Amino acid sequence: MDGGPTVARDGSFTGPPSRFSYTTNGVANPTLHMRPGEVQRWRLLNATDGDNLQLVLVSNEKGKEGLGLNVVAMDAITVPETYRLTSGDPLVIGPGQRYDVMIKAGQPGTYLLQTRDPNSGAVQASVSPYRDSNFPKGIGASTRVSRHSNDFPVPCPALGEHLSDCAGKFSYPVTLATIEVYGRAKDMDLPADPLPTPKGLPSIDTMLSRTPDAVRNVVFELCGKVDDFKKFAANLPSCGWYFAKYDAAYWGGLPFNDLQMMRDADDVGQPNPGSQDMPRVNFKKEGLFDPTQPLFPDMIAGNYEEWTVYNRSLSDHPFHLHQNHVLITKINGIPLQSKEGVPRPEWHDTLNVPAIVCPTKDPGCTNPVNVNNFPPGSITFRTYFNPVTVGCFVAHCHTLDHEDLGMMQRMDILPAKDAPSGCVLDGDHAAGIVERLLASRGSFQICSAAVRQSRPISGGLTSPAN
Ligand SMILES: [Cu+2]
Repeated sequence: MDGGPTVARDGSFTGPPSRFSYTTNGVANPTLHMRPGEVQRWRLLNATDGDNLQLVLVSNEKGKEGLGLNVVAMDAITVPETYRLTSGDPLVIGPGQRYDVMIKAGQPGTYLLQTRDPNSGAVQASVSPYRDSNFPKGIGASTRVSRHSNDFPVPCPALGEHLSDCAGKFSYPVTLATIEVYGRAKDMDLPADPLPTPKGLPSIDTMLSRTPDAVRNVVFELCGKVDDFKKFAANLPSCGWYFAKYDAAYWGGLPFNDLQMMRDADDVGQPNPGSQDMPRVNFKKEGLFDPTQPLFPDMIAGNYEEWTVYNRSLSDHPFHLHQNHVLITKINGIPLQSKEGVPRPEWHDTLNVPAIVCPTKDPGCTNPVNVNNFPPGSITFRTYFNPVTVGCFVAHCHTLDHEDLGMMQRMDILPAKDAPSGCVLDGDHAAGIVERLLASRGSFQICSAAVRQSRPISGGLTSPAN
């Protein structure tokens, strides 16, 4: 649990800083009990607004082995084979993600469920529990930056600090729960592999062997304050055009703060006639959330699709698709498969899209780098549009302030090609929609009640706003 300080209408921070704390089932550092040898199943949900948790279960006694996290389900879908992480190997849980883990208690003693330092680069972790001999720490193991810069007390190290700065401060690792192992031994076994095949989803073989009906590319982009962008040399080719479009008038006269976008990455615009470099102009689609239209007009029930979601920024964005799970096949373009080439894809409905791939000399991206000069992070997945999901819903970044600032898109599943999704836009306020939703016992389809302020921008933009 955390939150930001009050923000005034002029964009400045006011009032006392927010309190920062993590709770587990509503309690700060609760004590759980296990018997020696006992196996328990924990369903872990990261309900923070935007923090990466890097979970380990360590012994409270020096030199004593901790307990491993054994992942048996991801976002409520049982995995084919248990992911057996060793006691010091962090399981990254992005905002909104769920993992079911089996824990086998060892010798009597005290163990601590902790989240490790995500900021200094001291911990290199992957977005997924996938491990193999080529990737013993997982694919794309890197800093999984977490945001506490507006909170108090800030866990140390905050961004840009090092563990050596942390003496006497509230610091990582932060203990989320204490596990006391005592009592009569109860020797239980972890579940044997393979685990039961989940029902209600196409088989992994079907998902991988079907030729996709569509291949799409989506990108998370972040255009910050103009000054910040000059400082970080991180102007994306699309930012200038969007800066001009979403100007102070768009924001009701308020100063420009931030653009958080989820875009069709195949909508690349045109070269700027004034400058062949950047920014480009004349994109066809919205970058910010547009409740009046879906990002893609041709997502059809019963179809199989392959998507790659890119991240052109310095921190992770947890991608979340409503309604249909996604089968992750690649992270940063690297296939999830054994040395022998056996695919080991993962079902998720939420997964961090890794940040840009940092320069080798600066693996933690601790120095400002130009995001344009390094490969974007990415996840690639197959998905199946179950016909029961005909209608409209959203896909978005699960960092809540990103989503609220526009990093979200409407998704429509059509019953057939060119047949409308059946989603009805209306002008009611949210309260009216909720009333109708309750009255209809959940069968009412929600699209949007938002009033658009956007307007078309002419094709002649040649002077970049940034
Ligand atoms: Cu985000």
